[in-house]
Amino acid sequence: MTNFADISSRLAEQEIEVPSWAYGNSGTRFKVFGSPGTPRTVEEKIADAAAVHRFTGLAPRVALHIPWDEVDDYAALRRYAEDQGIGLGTINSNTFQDDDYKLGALTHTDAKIRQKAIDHHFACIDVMDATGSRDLKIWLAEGSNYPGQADIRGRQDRLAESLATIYERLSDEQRLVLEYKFFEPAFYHTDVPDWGTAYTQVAALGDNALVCLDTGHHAPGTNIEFIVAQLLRLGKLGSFDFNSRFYADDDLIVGAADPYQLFRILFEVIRGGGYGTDGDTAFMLDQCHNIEKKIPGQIRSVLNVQEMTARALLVDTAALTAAQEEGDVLLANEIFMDAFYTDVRTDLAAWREERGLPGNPMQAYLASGYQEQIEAERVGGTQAGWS
Ligand code: PSV
Ligand code: MN
Ligand code: MN
Repeated sequence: MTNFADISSRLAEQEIEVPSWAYGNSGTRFKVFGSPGTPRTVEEKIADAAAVHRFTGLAPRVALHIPWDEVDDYAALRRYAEDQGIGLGTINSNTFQDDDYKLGALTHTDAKIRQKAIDHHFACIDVMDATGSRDLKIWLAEGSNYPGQADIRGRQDRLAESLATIYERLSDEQRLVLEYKFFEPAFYHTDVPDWGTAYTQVAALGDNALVCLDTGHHAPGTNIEFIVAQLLRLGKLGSFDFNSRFYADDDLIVGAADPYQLFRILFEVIRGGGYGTDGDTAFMLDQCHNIEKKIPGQIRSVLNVQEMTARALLVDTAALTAAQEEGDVLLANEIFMDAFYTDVRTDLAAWREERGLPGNPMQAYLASGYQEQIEAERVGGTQAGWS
């Protein structure tokens, strides 16, 4: 039997990076709803991310998206973030909002357009040098809509070449993480649709090229924890983009749609040595809050990850292994489910208080006056970057 006391020190290892775009207004292609208090500048997004960290102790870094978060002086931005008590994290490139990339960016048949996309990644690496960021995250909106439209094999070759050129520019401390997504915005074929393609592409680059697994980027029914286990086994699970989905790339609050799936994923992360100080797998959120308040949405998200991590750590692995080896199917499943069904909320509240954090971060945030202050001060907040 594993108790909360046995796992409490491991919880202190948890770090979850939040995305700058979660604080901007976002929506669907039908409507973007404005909300009071929305950040008007990159600095205000960072300030909101820092608030999430102050109340939860879980979110010490904020990821940036270039050019959505473009500024003149990234070293100054880094100092600003540090003054707020957080760091700047992953740099996300963007090759999906430029007319030149209509038929592809890193895979385009035209060498000039490929070079433009490569140069954008070079610029992102310059940003990383100034911000001290470790990871360059690449999600590509490339593919085709109609069979015969494109040479899908030639596009893999050009992608490999472009990625190799970008990878070469990284320092030894920096990493490239390649994100896959099974469809959208291209509907017939996507150039990096699945973990196998992402793995194949990054394996050809080198040790500092890894896969990013976005939990929302799989077909319904996909066994995501199996992919987690496999990528960790191969030493190639660089990072997570956590979110929830019901139907497509919904970008809803992680753990909201299926907390049990989140538990199963986190169990495999821990099992595979990807958690905390055991490994280098980065936990990130990739979410948008279209109708709910953004900072509370982020607070709920990091708390959901923490709660399911605690439950996953509670699995009695010695008893589980024994049951598995005995071939005791039902006992093995019962041991697994016992941990999942354990309510850790009271223990987590006490754990936070022992560390000088509010026992109930959501309540503390709502009582703090921060939301009222930003709603009064900020007029005319900007969109996350999506239109
Ligand atoms: C688009 O699907 C996407 O949601 C990807 O998941 C990226 O990580 C994110 O946008 C930010 O570029
Ligand atoms: Mn993502
Ligand atoms: Mn996505």
